[in-house]
Amino acid sequence: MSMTEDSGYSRKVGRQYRELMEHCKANLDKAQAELPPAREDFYASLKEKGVSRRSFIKWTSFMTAALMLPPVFRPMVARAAETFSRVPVVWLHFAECTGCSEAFLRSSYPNVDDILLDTISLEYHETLMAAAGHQAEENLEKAMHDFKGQFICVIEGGIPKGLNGHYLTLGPKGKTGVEMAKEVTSKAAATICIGSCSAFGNIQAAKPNPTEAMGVGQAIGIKTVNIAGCPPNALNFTGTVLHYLMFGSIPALDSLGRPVWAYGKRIHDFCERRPHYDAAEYVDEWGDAAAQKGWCLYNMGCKGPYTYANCSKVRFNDGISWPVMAGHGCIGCTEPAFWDTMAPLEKPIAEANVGGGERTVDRVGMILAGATAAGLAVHAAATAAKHRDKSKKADGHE
Ligand code: FSX
Ligand code: SF4
Ligand code: F3S
Repeated sequence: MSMTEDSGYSRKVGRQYRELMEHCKANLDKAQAELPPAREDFYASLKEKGVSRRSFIKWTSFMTAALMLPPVFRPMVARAAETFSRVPVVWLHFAECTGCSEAFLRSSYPNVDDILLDTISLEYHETLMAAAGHQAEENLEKAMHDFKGQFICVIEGGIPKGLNGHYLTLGPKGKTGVEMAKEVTSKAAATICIGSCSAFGNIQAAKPNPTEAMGVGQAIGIKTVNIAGCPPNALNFTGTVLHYLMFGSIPALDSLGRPVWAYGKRIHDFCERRPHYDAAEYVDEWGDAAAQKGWCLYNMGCKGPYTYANCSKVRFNDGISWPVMAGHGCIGCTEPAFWDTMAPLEKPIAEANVGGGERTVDRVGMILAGATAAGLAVHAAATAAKHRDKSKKADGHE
């Protein structure tokens, strides 16, 4: 590229970012003018929970980068965070374990994401609200009426469609999950599915799926934003709502409804154990010398090569750790039907599903993740012989 072309390109990118910034400011102004007032002051909540101004600024930089925005957007992320608790939310529970709510709302030392979730304006949340029975039903109807077209519907859990939906009934009127989901989502500004259950059906939908459970989008034929994971990372939810406040729309989604900013890359490509994978240095037994050295967990069933999520980039609990760092392979929890397609979870897919034999790895890989996995499988096959020697050495025997 010549220097003239180069500066033309920079000018174009600069103009696009300026336009995006204007759009962002206008959206935040609109949100701040129109949303209901905050019930508590965000900065007071940060202070009360022991989060310093400095930690908050650090968090805004981290979140801006995670959302794939340039640093100049950091003050906009801060403004969106201030506004977060003003978005009315109706939070529904269907077929699931409630681990998502547990993971989101029970942190022992809260970071900014946890505080955002703590201060969220929950108009209705079946697990947390004090109301029950008819009173709960009235609360839901009031929220849908008062905030029609303005609230975000958050859903945890899949929807069983068997028996005409009657494997799951809720509330004093015995509404089915299908009826409830249709009623509430039709009045919401957007529907966010939290966790792989509401996104794809997950464990309820694992074979033989007797209740015919499935994700909300599939069950009632709507488009949902799918924050996949079992449970998902709180940051992927807060980031998606911040994006919504900043740009007035949901972020770009992949073909499975997952926000691209959070689920656009493979676990395997940002894993700190990846150099060991490339060097064919594998753990072959839990606790062996290779495990103690932090080598690759592919042979222990790690599904990072087939899984799209940002766990290896942003980690969990304020960046402290993530499954592979803790010593277990990724089980592919952000992918649809992972209980079936990735099982058994502690064996490589080739061995688990087709009884070993590296020749078959690329066929299985292609079914799971397309051509990228096929390329990876070829790599795995090529290094398979090498790793056996190396892992023996790591174990201290020949
Ligand atoms: Fe599912 Fe969430 Fe896994 Fe559990 O609500 S994603 S089973 S952690 O709880 O939906
Ligand atoms: Fe990391 Fe798993 Fe990939 Fe190994 S196979 S590099 S442990 S993601
Ligand atoms: Fe799930 Fe794998 Fe991340 S198991 S939490 S997608 S590392």
